[in-house]
Amino acid sequence: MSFDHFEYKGVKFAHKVHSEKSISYVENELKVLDDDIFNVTYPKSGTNWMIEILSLIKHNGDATVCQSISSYERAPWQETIDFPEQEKKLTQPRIISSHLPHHLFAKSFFKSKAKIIYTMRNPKDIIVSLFHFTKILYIFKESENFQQLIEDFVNGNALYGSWFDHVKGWMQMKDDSRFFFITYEELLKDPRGSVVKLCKFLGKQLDDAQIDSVVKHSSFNSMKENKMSNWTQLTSDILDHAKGSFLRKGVSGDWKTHFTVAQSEYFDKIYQEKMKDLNMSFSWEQF
Ligand code: PPS
Repeated sequence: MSFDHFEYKGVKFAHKVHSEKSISYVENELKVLDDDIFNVTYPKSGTNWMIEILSLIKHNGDATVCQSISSYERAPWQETIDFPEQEKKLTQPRIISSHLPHHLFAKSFFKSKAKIIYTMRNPKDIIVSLFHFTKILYIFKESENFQQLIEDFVNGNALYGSWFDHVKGWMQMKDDSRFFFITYEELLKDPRGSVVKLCKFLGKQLDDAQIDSVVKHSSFNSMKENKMSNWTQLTSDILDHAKGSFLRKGVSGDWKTHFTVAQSEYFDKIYQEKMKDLNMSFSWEQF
């Protein structure tokens, strides 16, 4: 995967977005508040979808904030260079996004009562989403060759490092009461049920109409129409809107239209090997 990068404790970060200082700030200096809500994902797993759901839950289903403040400002990524500026503007309970692996997460989180929502996605669909993203986001030097991208992904030669390490690292917290994990596929299959579970985890009581509103305003079509959530406000030197959309397809199983049989078999073999010690099954393995 081709982008200007540096490594921090074995993980690749992008020069224009991150710095050693910005990663170290999170790890060592960020003061986590007990009511903070962290939206943690490996890239392309549904981060922005979860930002929308959490913003709507925070505001009891009222979409006004989602339609007037950009998703990035509502739930900034803590590891980015401009996070300290964004942090000042956040209101409690703060919603903070992150793609950081478990071992680089804010040390102060582990002494707090703050909560983490970890969203995972079928890694083959992540690769497809990433493939299209490399064509439009400025940090990527050239659009990727799909076969090369699969190989880079399985070898952990990617922004934010290995997906396998990310998932295995975070699953160490699976039995912690401050940790809630869900998959993109579950969100797609049962958006309402997922919102109800999230509200329960967050201790938020919403009535039926408010839950319906969360589901409605966080749907793919609503987000695609909302300029505060669809990334269309980014200038074309950052996101090349002529070549594609950030909210691209929003489906599960798009890998079937991109992977050859041989690529799929190659990936599945490595997946089985790398995931076997985790002893867990995930919803994308059943759909
Ligand atoms: S990023 O760049 O890491 O922050 O991307 P991330 O937000 O994690 O993932 C982007 C993919 O999520 C899809 N998306 C959605 N799918 C279904 N419903 C909703 N509401 C939704 N919002 C975002 C988005 O389209 C990207 O997936 P692909 O497969 O590329 O369409």
